[in-house]
Amino acid sequence: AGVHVFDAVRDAATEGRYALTQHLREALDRHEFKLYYQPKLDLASGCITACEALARWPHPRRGMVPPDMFITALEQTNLILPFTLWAIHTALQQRQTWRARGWNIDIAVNVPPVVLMNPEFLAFLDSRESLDGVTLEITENVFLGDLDRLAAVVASIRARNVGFSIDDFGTGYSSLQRLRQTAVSEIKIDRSFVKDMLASKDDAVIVHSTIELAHNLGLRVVGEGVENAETLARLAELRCDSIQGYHICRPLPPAALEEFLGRSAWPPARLAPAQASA
Ligand code: G
Ligand code: MN
Repeated sequence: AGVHVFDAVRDAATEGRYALTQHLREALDRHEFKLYYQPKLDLASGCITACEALARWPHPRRGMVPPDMFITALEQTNLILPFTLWAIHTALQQRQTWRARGWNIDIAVNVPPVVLMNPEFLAFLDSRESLDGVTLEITENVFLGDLDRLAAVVASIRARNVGFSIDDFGTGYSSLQRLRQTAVSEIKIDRSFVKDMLASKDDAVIVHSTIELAHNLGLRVVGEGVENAETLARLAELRCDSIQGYHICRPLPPAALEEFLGRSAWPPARLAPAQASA
């Protein structure tokens, strides 16, 4: 399937930028993109308290297009903005559906730096009635731009009670200075460090000290890419706040995720009875 998938975007690309843009616009208009959801397990409570929304493109003729491929293509057009707004809107609706079932599950949506810094994006957030339970995940590349502007944008987002999480932490351009100057609420330790933390002393030290550092700065920490029980246990010892990874659950479409949540050893967080009716 990998080969087919590649063709979808590559063929369009050889047709030129205009054709590629048309191709992606049609996919957006026809609601061909889908959101899958991957649980975040809160280690203190043992409950699933959030899910990350991850876009997938089941292409009608070419099979599943990997996100790297179409996200990059969307970023090269101005379609990445409407795409991201669609993702936030859809994830918020999903959160409401879960709440109607009594589940208190927050959502995280990936937002590319170019979208974050677009004034239309802030205008969209302003136009939403409620953004409760939303966290934006941004890669460290966001620190490459104008830091004063970034600090202002993040401050206004955090003022709306929206979380701001640094994705794939440790692989890019964060510095202590930049972290301190920006109102970040969470970091996600990149799975490349988590994957080998039991075998590699260096990776273990990196994970351990990153957790300490983040906690001392008042940030929550998510360990990404947890693929076995031993890694879960070690991260719990290190007081990591949440974890995500195949050991808990792969990213799933909504119906499959609901089935998982209904029978999981890690139950979904529940709404208090008073909230449930609201
Ligand atoms: O960069 P970001 O953390 O948003 O990337 C999420 C991607 O990582 C998803 O596409 C998902 O399929 C993948 N992923 C999630 N959990 C795991 C895991 O435990 N192991 C590996 N190898 N990949 C994972
Ligand atoms: Mn992410």
